[in-house]
Amino acid sequence: SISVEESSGITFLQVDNAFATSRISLFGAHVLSFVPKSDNVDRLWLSPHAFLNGERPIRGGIPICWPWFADNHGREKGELPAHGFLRTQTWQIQSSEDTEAGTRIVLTPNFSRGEGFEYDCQVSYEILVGEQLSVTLKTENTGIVPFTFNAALHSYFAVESIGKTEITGIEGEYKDKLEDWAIKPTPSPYVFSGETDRIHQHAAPDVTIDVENTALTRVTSMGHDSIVVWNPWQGAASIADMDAFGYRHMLCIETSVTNGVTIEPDHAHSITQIVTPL
Ligand code: TA6
Repeated sequence: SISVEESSGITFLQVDNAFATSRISLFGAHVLSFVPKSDNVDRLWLSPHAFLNGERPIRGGIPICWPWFADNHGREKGELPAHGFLRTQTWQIQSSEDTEAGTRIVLTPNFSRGEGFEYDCQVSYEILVGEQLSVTLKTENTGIVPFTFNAALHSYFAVESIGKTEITGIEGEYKDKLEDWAIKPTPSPYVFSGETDRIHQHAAPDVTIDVENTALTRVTSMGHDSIVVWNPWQGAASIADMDAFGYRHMLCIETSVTNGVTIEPDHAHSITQIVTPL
């Protein structure tokens, strides 16, 4: 079932079915939690200081980045909103239904063109809350010229302790944002001991998050060209909606398009992230 709540001018959907519960904010089409009934452990992390009143993008859950990633849109840093303009607008419910596989909700944004992206297109976001959480962001070219975009499902996963967390499934090289995009080999074992901000060019289909040697969550990605891994570490102290030690309990694993996907008129491209409790 889905119940609708209003708080501080924002509409929230509370999903509760045989498999899981999940809370979704229509501001940003933002999935805030995914709690499987099998173990009652929320797989997503939401900052206790997150703005849930529409004043800022929400820190935690699954932010949607589109039609560009970070400031990376050929413009000066700060000139356009970081990560695009979908995560800061109110979305509409297109459809919602309870199915055998879980609760399926389709959301659409009020607008999908804006400064920095003047193309005719239609965006939709499908959320399935079942045994797994599955989210798909679809971009359709409804115009007469091709366009190119980037995107990310910028998920914040909950981990008990980042120092005891390891991820598997990513190979090859990554671009290190912290060192002017230097190309480096992916560490093995992939563990965390400081600030991490990486674009892995290897489009890993499955990334597993292990906490204290126990597999906790599998992150499956489709339609992407890279995986972004981010933890701000001590940098969290300068992030207004995160507390200084918040970094200990989160890890972003992002299903991303960072090299640009071009869509021809009447064609579409989707990126999907599936969160599987292990
Ligand atoms: O995905 C990594 C990243 O682009 C980082 O560089 C970091 O800035 C993070 O996202 C958070 O961005 P935000 O605009 O939500 O503060």
